[in-house]
Amino acid sequence: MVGMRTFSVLLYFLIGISIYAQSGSSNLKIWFDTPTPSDTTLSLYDYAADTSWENYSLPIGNGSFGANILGSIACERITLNEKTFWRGGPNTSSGAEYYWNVNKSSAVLLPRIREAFLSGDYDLASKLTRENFNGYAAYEEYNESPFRFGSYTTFGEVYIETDLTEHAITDYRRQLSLDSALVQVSFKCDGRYYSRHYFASYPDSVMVWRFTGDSLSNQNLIFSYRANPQTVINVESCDSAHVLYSGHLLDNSMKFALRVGVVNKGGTVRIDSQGKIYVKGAEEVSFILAADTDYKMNFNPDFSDPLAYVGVDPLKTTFNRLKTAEEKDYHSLLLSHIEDYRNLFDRVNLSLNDTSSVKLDFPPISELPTKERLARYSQGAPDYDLEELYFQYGRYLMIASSRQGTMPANLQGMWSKGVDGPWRVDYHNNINVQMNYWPATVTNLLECYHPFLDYIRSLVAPGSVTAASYYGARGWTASISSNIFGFTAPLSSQDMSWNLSPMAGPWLATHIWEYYDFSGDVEFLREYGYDIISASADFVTDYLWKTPQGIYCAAPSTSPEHGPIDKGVTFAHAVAKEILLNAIDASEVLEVDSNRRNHWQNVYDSIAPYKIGSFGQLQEWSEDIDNPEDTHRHVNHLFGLHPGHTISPVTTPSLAQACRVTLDHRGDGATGWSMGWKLNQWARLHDGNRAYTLFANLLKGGTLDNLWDNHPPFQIDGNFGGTAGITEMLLQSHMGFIHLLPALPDAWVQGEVTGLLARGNFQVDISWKNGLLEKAIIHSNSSGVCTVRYCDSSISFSTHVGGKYLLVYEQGMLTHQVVPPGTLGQEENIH
Ligand code: FUC
Repeated sequence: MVGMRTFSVLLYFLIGISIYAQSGSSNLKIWFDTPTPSDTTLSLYDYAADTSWENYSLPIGNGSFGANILGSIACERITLNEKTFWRGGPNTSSGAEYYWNVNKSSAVLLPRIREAFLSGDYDLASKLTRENFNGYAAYEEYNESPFRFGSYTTFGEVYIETDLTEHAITDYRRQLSLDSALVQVSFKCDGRYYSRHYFASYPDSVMVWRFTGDSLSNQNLIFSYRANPQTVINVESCDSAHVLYSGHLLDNSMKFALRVGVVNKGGTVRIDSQGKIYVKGAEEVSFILAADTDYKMNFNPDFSDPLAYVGVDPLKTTFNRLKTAEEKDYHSLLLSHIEDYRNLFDRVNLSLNDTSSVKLDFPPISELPTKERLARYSQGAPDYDLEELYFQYGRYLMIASSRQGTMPANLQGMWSKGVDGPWRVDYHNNINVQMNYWPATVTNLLECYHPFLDYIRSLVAPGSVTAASYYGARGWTASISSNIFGFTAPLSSQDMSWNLSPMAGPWLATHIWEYYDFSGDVEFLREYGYDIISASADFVTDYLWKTPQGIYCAAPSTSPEHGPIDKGVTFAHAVAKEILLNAIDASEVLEVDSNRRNHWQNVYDSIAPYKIGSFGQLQEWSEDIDNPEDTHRHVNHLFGLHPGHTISPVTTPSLAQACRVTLDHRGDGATGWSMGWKLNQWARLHDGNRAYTLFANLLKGGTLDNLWDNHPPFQIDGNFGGTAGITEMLLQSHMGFIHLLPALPDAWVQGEVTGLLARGNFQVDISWKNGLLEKAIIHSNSSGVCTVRYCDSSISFSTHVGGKYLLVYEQGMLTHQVVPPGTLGQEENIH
């Protein structure tokens, strides 16, 4: 026992030293040098009035339970979120049947719509689609009662009054360290030093907030919780150190619980009947928080059961979590948090250029607050450390918002602050949730992909009703927006530009294949992946219309949020191709369904081909009606280029050229996520400099001071799209080979990246100098043949599990050699 304890203390000490060292030397921190003004008057209903939150707060999360720390002095403000805290669903007062009765039976109209297209009566085709291909459920609370779709909603806010005043503050620092997933707020007040530490632990399922300082300072705090105003709440102070805030949401009775345990060193603690915690004269105090709801994921809901998504009482789960956490001391909680986090985060390292020359600036850039660095960058000053920070921040946000056993990252990851937020803070299936998961594979965070896989799986049963009702189709699909209760129908709006979204399901299903392609996990594919993919391919073959000329077209369809109702938009065809190829590949891997596979192949072969329009652009619609002046943010018709793989400069150069023309027309600006997407697309065109322009524009025009992506308002997809895009510049693997440095910009003269993941389950390290590949190391995790390309040279070799292969490029040729086993260690890695 003593030995273990000494060991832990030592380990903590070492980690402590390394955190300390990193806070001085590592660039992986986001920090501010001014406190956010204290404001306790904010309304939880009013999203727009509170601009501090999205600019200045620093997020932490353990995948389920998250917080934003404002770092104010007189009254600290911390917003809370639990990722399953949603209004709406089958348990509102109107019950389950009302909830699920959202699909119209419109499939019978498809022949008439298609005949109208054939006879050139586009108005009739549009009218029939508009009036029948929407659903019964509203997207806005004011249009429906009870509100079925619901919204992600705040878990409340905590205010901690400190009896300190802002005007006496010096040396203020509010910092998020990406190395340790730790937020620290520190300052001096009247010459006394104060510090606060905040982390959210995945292994212990709690959040820990510690208030401490030097020997002169005392902690005099009043902790109060402001619950979501749409709840019924009870407060119970269980004993002198524990308080329980619990209750349920008004509209759907979803239960929630927040338990807080207080551990103080010195001083006194008292809790009043309102649940306010008074700490007086403490040397240090830690608040340990456990939160949960009674939500349960359900892959096969009974459509008559209002409780289909109701699981374990959060009073129990939070009790156990808090009790277990309190058996550990602060340092061991911190230690297990950091170990768990680093196990994921440390897999990938990125280093861009030698930044030592920049450090000659005075004051050194690395000593400027992030906000100032961003402002300098926006004025054109290079800052490669900031670029690395942005890249790694996407990985941080992924780890913090998406861990196994809960829902995936939503439109704001998990950090949202109102009763309702932008677009209900939902799962948007026409780019946003998919974009969220682009970096999880390539930046080696496959564990974080699991919530997304579960989410897709949760849509299959309800989505089969949607597929049958609207398209008379087998299989399943979803529509533009989903929630945590398996919502797959279109919404009630007749605006088909966004509300007609039959390819949402197939697009999601391509991510099932994507997971297999990276992980090589055949068991996953066999156990449930294949059913989801193959059913989605069946949906596509049934939905597509076989014209009298024998061509398969997506009629009716729309290009996301853009243009008319069409008899076959490019986007829908590109997604159809992708899922059919995935299904064909999956059936081959599992050696099943050869007849079905033949049908998929036949349909694939007859899907309307991509067309190049009069400006040389990739046509977005079936007719050549693109406008070269149109800078619309959606670029879904380039799906085949990215995220799909049916267009590439290597295999289809003229189509790739047409995509380039389209991207030129669309321009290099737009909302955050749109720039994030175009960055990926330019990378896929192997144009590193243009990709870099988009990346820089994303930072300059689409990023808030805390480095969150800005739509506006804050929307997390651009962060994830940005991180994925940087990876696409350095490594691609979607065309059946590993492509090293496919889009290296001139600005990144030298650098290295380690630990990226390529399809086929290869881990890849790359270094370059003077803009040229220096070497790469491929680590084979699943064996198989590995084909690698650099510039115009490529090489194939077989690999075995655990094998490492060194590649160099000399005299225009890529060569490889096996790194002999036994030379494990630094010398065979790149750094
Ligand atoms: C898509 C986009 C919007 C926004 C919304 C959440 O519909 O077109 O710009 O990002 O999702």
